[in-house]
Amino acid sequence: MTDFDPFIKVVVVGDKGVGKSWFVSYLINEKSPSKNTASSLFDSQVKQVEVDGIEYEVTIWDTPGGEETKKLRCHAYPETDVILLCYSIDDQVSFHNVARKWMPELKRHCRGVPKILLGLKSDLKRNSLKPVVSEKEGEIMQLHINATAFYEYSIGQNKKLNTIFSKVVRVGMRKKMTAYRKSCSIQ
Ligand SMILES: Nc1nc2c(ncn2[C@@H]2O[C@H](COP(=O)(O)OP(=O)(O)O)[C@@H](O)[C@H]2O)c(=O)[nH]1
Ligand SMILES: [Mg+2]
Repeated sequence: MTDFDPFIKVVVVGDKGVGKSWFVSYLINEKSPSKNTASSLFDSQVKQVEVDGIEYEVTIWDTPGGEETKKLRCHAYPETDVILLCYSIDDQVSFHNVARKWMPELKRHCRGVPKILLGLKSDLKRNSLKPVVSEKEGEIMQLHINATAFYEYSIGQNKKLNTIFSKVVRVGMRKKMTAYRKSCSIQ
C-alpha cells in the first residue's frame, strides 16, 4: 500500500507524576513498570503492532516532565509523528499546564505534529478528595489545543489501551502519509 517505512515515533509529555511512565509500560508490556518511574531521563521502547492489516513498529519516548529537564526533553522532539499530551484528572495544575506550559513547548519544537490528549488516573474520579477534572473539561481542552483525539484512561482499562494504541498508529500514519505526498509533489 505504501512506499514509505511503517515506523512511527510517539513522544509522551505532561507534568511529573501524572502517570506517563505507567501508561507507557502498560501500552508496551501490559504490566506495571519494572523500574523506578521517577527517573529524570527519557526512555524509549518499541512495540510491533498490526493495525488495518499492516504491521507497524512504534517507538514510544517517555519523557520526564520537570522544568529542570526541559533541555533534555527537547532532544526527544525531532521527527515525532504523534504527541501524547497527558494530565492527571486529580491534578488541576497538570490540566492547566496542558495549555499553559506544554502547548508553548510543543508549538516551538513540534509544530504541525498531531496531538492526542490523555486524562490519566481516571479511576480517581470515584474516590478523590480533591476536585477532579471532568470529562467535559477534557473535551473543551481538546478543542482549545486542537488535539486530534481525547481519552480518559486508568491502569487496568486494557480494552481502552488497544483503542488508544490503534488511534495513535492511524494518526501517526496519516501524518507520515501527508509528509510523504508533499515530498513527492516537490520532487
Ligand atoms: N490511581 C492511579 N494511579 C496511577 C495510575 N497510573 C499511575 N499511577 C500512579 O501515579 C504515580 C506516578 O506515575 P508515573 O508513571 O511515574 O508518572 P510520570 O512522572 O508522569 O511518569 C505512580 O505512583 C503510579 O503508581 C492510574 O491509572 N491510577
Ligand atoms: Mg515518568
